[in-house]
Amino acid sequence: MKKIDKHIGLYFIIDGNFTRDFVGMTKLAIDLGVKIIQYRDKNVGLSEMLKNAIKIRELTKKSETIFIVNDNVDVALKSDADGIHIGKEDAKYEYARKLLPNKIIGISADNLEESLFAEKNGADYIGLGPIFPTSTKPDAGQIIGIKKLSEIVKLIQIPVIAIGGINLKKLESVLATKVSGVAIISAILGKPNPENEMKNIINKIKKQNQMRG
Ligand code: TZP
Ligand code: MG
Repeated sequence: MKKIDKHIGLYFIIDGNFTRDFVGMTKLAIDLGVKIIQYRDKNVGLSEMLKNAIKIRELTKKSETIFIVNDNVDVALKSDADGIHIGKEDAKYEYARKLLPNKIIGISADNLEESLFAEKNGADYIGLGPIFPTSTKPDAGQIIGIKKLSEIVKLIQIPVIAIGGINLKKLESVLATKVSGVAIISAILGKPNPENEMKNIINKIKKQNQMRG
């Protein structure tokens, strides 16, 4: 069983609205040593989602990369993913934990109150955002910003993954808050060369970690 720790770095979200090359993107992430990938696919039915999740699972199973399914507990269960990420519109935490007792459960939070609540409930990590404006999720809610992010990170013990509008330029300020990871979609998959973008982001994270010592 794969466990999550505080040093995540890039949390790469493979979003079906940006790419349908799930196998290629998964292989790339594994080859580059990405610690966590998430499969997100908002506009397809369950059987399509399960089919793709199984492919991603096959590849990640033999690797160190943790595989998380977005939204759907059933798909996470049936594909034997390492975990699930749930938000307010999805299954309740208690239900997810009952079905996936030993898996990783990530919860979306918009603010400190929700972060503390998720932590108290037993979440394994928090996805906190949107940190910056993003067009990938138009209904993502109020912008949190760097200052609030940094305050929340100090008060939460479980890993905090920052999400929303994070790109290469903004990486430095986000990492300076000591978040455990940065979840990124469009700054990788929305670019003509996702492989280059991913490499640049990973290298920048590595450099900044070295500086921190
Ligand atoms: N949740 C909060 S913001 C967001 C999600 C899924 C979108 C992140 O995408 P991007 O393109 O990295 O801003
Ligand atoms: Mg969701």
